[in-house]
Amino acid sequence: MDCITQASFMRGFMDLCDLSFNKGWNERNGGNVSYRIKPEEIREVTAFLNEEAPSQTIGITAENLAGEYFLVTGSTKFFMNVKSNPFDNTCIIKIDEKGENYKIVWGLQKGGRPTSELPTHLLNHSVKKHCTNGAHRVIMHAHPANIIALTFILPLDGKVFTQEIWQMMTECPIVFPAGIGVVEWMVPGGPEVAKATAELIQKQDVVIWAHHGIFCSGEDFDLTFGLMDTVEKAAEILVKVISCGGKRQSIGAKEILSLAEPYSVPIDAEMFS
Ligand code: 2HA
Ligand code: ZN
Repeated sequence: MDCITQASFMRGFMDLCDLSFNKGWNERNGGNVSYRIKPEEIREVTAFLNEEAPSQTIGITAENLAGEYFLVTGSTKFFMNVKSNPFDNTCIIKIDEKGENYKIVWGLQKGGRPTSELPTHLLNHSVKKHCTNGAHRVIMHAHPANIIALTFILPLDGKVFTQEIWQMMTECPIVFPAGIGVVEWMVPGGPEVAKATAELIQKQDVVIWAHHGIFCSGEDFDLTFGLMDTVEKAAEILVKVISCGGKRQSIGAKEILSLAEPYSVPIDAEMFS
């Protein structure tokens, strides 16, 4: 391999950032992505890594992430520039053996730090790695307009958001059968939002941050992007429906729950309780 950007995980990450930017979800430096790199993928790129880099504290402890490598976007960097210049706008970090510190082993060639939301990403990777037996590897945060708009209209309650968004497109309860969590407005990048999100992400793959954006977890780049895209599209339909005077008819709870068996998905009936 002549260049690290030939690695397929790098290409997948760059494409994801580009797609998200082109959706209009990442104005300026808005949003961040992290990917827990597979051991076989890191072996492919070891020649490009500087394992002697200085260590820095994460701010949270994630013991089950000890020794893991993550590809992440850089703090203050623009998604718009990731695909054309991943060298200056992304980095690979390695977590130490205690799960408390990290070092930048590649990237951010003009300097900088990993995403300002690093504690939230890593705490949530830790939870998701545990609850999915290692299946989830991607965490994506962005600022899609319709989702944010709904946080000014609907009560900030996960059950209400789930019910309203599930009704907008039949695919929704199939794509996110555990529903949506909602976190009230909090200071971005802080430990509070990290912990509140981690609480919800144990059960759900989608957490909305009131008046800020959305946080999604998934197995790979396509599934995580597809999840965010599905939620944002349903939110757009809901904004249009509300703007047109509101629903005249809809899909009921019984109908939504009837999708569980034919599609073999565990749709959470608690969302209607
Ligand atoms: O600017 O989106 O939440 C990056 C962010 C912080
Ligand atoms: Zn944000």
